[in-house]
Amino acid sequence: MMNQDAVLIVVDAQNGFMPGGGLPVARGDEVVPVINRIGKLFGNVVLTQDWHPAGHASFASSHKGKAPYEVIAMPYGPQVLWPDHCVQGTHDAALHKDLHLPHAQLIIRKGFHPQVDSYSAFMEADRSTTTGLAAYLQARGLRKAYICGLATDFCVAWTALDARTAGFEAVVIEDACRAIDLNGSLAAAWQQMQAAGVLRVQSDHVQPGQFH
Ligand code: VGL
Ligand code: ZN
Repeated sequence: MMNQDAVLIVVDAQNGFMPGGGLPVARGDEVVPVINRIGKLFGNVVLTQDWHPAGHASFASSHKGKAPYEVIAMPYGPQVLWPDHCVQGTHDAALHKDLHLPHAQLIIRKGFHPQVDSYSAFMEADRSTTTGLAAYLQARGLRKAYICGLATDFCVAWTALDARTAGFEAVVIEDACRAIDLNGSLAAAWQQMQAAGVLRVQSDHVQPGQFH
């Protein structure tokens, strides 16, 4: 059997990033049917959930006089301030109701430390606190990470870059992602990913049978 060492990582397919959500990504809901289709090709599936406590440090509302999408200096570096989104236990934080991945094996929740953001499924924004995902994938012998979801230029890109840093192969499935695209962040993210050896594919090139 080939490619039993592949895993599909579905990033933040949550109401908060869909139209009508707290941090809406344009056409974010369009990824759901694409992810459902490619999900069937993978024996190993991991989901992530952005999972912030109320009053999280990444929320503009937590900083007096600051507006969403402004950048502030945090102890770990620059931080984009976001509208309130994906607060633990709310409808905004729930996975999209049409996401159909019953065989998903693990849900990584991230961004739960009140003072630290976490775009990446692997490492928090302080770049030293791990989510445990790398150790989990290593323990299970999963070496090829296929990454999709929301948003291309933030959580998907940081996840793909950290996957490379941790020694995994990383493939981003472009049409199974949608971007926020803040001040050129999408082009910058693809450039960084390309430089790090992240592969960029379309969902129709993720072949049935390739992973079994
Ligand atoms: C995300 C900004 C803040 C994402 C999460 O899922 O890309 N972006 N929190
Ligand atoms: Zn967030």
